[in-house]
Amino acid sequence: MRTFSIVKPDAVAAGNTGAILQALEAAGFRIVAVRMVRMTKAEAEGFYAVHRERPFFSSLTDFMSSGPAVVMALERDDAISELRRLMGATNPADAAPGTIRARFASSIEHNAIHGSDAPETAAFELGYFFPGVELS
Ligand code: FUP
Repeated sequence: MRTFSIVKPDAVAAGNTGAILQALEAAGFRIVAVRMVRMTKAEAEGFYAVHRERPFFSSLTDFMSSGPAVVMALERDDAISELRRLMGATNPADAAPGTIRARFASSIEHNAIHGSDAPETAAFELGYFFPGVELS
């Protein structure tokens, strides 16, 4: 089963891309597709369209288009829930020790990594950045 992930601009800028990919592979994820992207504001708005009414939408999409990010298709058993567990809570202050966000995130917005939260969002997000790649 596959899911979609992003090493966010804060983690790329801090030089943590390699350590995060290492943590993913060490947890049994296979990197099926990977690409560095510099999102435009409009691409970030399209990606996070489900959050468009939220108060943090403008700031979040500014951040996501502020620098290069690494988009990935990842595969393993229970990929969606296992990636969410490895990422840790959205707010790094609440993230369990050893999780990627506990290790690399600096705030609820600059939180190092994205992972799809459900099969429907994984399908949308994989297709958004990897049109033509198998979804499962
Ligand atoms: P998650 O699925 O853990 O990435 O979290 P959400 O879907 O709730 O939020 C999506 C992104 O919005 C988060 F990664 C960071 C950002 N966010 C904020 O900037 N402020 C908030 O209060 C909540 C989320």
